[in-house]
Amino acid sequence: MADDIFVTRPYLPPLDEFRELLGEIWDSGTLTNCGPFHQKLEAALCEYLCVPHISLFNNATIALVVALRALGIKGEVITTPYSFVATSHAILWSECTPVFVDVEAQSLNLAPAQIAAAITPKTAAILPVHCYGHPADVDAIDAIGGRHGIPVIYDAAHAFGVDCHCGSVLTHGDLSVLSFHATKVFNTFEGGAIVSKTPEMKHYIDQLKNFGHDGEVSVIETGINGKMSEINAAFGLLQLCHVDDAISKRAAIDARYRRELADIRGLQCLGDTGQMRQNHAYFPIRVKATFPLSRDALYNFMKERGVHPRRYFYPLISDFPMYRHFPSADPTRFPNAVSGAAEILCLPIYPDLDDASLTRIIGLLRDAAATGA
Ligand code: T4K
Repeated sequence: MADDIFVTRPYLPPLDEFRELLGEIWDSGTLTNCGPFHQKLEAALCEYLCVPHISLFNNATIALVVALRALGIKGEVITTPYSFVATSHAILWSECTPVFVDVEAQSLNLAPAQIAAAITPKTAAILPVHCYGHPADVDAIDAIGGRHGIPVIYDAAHAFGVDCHCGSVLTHGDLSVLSFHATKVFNTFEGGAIVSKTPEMKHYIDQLKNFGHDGEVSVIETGINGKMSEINAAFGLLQLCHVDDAISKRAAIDARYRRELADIRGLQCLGDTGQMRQNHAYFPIRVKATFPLSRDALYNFMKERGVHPRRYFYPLISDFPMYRHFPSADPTRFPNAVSGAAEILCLPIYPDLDDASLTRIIGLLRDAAATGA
């Protein structure tokens, strides 16, 4: 329906501005293979995100697979069951074994104590997620990795432009992986990136994403095609000019939700409002037992009335058929993830969500709350 409201809508810059960049691509005839727009976007993102090195990718899933390959990960990878399935799929594509451990009750990010308890001689890496763009406990997780000599790769798909207590959250761990998918705060239609710390690692990652080529006639690795095209990179450069404005519009929506949902019994807004620099990628609420409808009943109530929130992340990754047989997929091992999957609803949030739509969404939540009054 025309007036349905979905969980997100991609931010799009003025079309005329993009036409100009398309003209440049048409003139140059360079469509891909790390051309001028690709190089400009890497440089611009390093500056914007305050990170030393960035390698652009065609999406974050391939970037995760390449990140695991770049660090030579083989064996068990400790990760979260509470994420989008791509996080664990990257582990399986790398022929490694996911070891699911519980998340923290509030943040729904991997719990450092659970990570520490799961480490064995077979542990090859730790793969946490900054869920909803809320930083994981990076100091504690990096310290565990450092103490055991185990690499940490952050799935930072949601964490574009997010700071933690010491600056960009993307500088933590050995590598961080971003997604620039259409549904993300910063999008290039499809796209992603790996943030690395040294020029040598960036060079290696760049070889891996380009079939393993090391010059015209030399191939040094079983690389893959993970390159971002010039069209996506040009679009990204344009997006970067508008992303601060897009994030401020998200911040205003976040603030209004928090203000107007505060007095609804049984609904709890997630996220730390005191966090340094946020991107407001998602607006997750917890539907508690004191709310008159269950999370699923509220989800259906809203959908039937044309508003489409999402149950990110239900089901848990560990509940999908290709994961269920792993010993660590036993749900009794992660009660916090199980309750998150049962209670969290992500409300619509995107820069062009207008006041009237927001009034309608909040009104529906109030109507649902009143059903039990
Ligand atoms: N790690 C994590 C933690 C992730 O969350 C993701 C992706 C990845 C890794 C992998 O990143 P990529 O390989 O994709 O770069 C969406 C996205 O497809 C997915 O990228 C994202 N996470 C996940 C959380 O959400 P769906 O199945 O919810 O997408 P879909 O098509 O239902 O879209 C949601 C809503 O967005 C739609 O109701 C309407 C709107 N929409 C969507 C698209 C694609 C638009 O308005 N326009 C669009 O073009 O997975």
